[in-house]
Amino acid sequence: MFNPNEIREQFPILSTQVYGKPLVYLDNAATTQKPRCVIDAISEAYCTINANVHRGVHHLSQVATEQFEEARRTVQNFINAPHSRQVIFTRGTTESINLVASSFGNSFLKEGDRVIISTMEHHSNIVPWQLLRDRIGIEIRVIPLLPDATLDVEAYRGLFNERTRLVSLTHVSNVLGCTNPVKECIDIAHSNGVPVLIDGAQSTPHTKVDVQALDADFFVFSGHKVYAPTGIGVLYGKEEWLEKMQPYHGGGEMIQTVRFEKTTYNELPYKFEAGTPDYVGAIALGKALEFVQQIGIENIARHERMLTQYTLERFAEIENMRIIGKPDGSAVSFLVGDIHPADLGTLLDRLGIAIRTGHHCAQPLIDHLGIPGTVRASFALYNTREEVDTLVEGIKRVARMFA
Ligand code: C6P
Repeated sequence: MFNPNEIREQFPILSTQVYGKPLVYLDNAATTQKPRCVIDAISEAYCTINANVHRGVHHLSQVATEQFEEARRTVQNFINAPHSRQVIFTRGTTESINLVASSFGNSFLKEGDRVIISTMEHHSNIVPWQLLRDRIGIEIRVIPLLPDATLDVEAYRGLFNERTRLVSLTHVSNVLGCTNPVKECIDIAHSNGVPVLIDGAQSTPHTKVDVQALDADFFVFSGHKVYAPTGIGVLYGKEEWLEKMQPYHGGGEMIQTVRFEKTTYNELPYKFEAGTPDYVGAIALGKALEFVQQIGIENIARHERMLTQYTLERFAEIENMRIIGKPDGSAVSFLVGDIHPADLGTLLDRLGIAIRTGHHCAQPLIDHLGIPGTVRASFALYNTREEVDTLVEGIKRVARMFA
């Protein structure tokens, strides 16, 4: 096991103060803080190897290209993809899902075809499908939830028909903090001949991801939630789909030949990486994933589950505490009496505690639950039991003010 207090020293921002109080950063599901090695990797890339990738014969361009492609192999290894050409760099989860909605949609979907999503999706896994619905008239069907806010897998089985073309499902809910039985859902979809996209934004930082064991057709995640910089993310896809899908954006690098009459496209993954990529971001993502691998994702998961368990135990002390859903990972959503989430969040902030409040970009889920939003505490490898204690004392203090 690692010592979170030692790990904290590698994250410069964690020693800052807010309103004269030590920062208690519990908003890791929104974005994680960055370790020194990632910050240094960005600075070092600009100081020593900066040049556009895949374009120059000169030395710097070659070194930058090597490091960029090395980062792709690190991602490949991290998610156990069969080949690095199946790893496409994007700006993040949102762009990855939009890419699939657009390219898979253009290549395989027609009016009346069905796409299945779930009630607990982030807007990033709802709106791209609605845009496609507006454009070509697909049908979106939504997996309902059981009374305990977990996925209704039996109802899901009943949503397939002969026009179902894709399932797009979150691995871990960013609001409920629960892990969906994605392997079972993928097997059910495959038995109906339907491919599956898994939104791994909230799972990749906290659990071992093996895209081959899952047999996911597409898997997406954001770098910034796994200790990497913003603006870089990943789309993994099976070659059988990626090869047949139309490009997403047109421009440099994604082409083989361009004539005014006709353009032919580059091989994977470059077909989907138009324009100058965020190669420095990708190199830093590689560094972040190596950092996670050195600590061990299982150790991180165990530590975060312990923190969640401890939080639930301590929350039991608080009067009128209501846990939303069945959290089993690293995020806990809650409400306290009738204190509005925004009020609780604002007052906790004055105590130096950073948590997220509101609909968490999952308005249909919040509407379904019939609540104004939630307060969410979400953990990373550097959080401690003492920080949970500070949160609990903070909530008690705010609750006394409202009493
Ligand atoms: N959720 C949260 O605080 P981007 O913005 O592209 O990096 O990630 C979008 C996204 C997609 N799916 C899930 C399950 C997510 O949780 C997120 C991001 C953040 O919950 C910001 S809204």
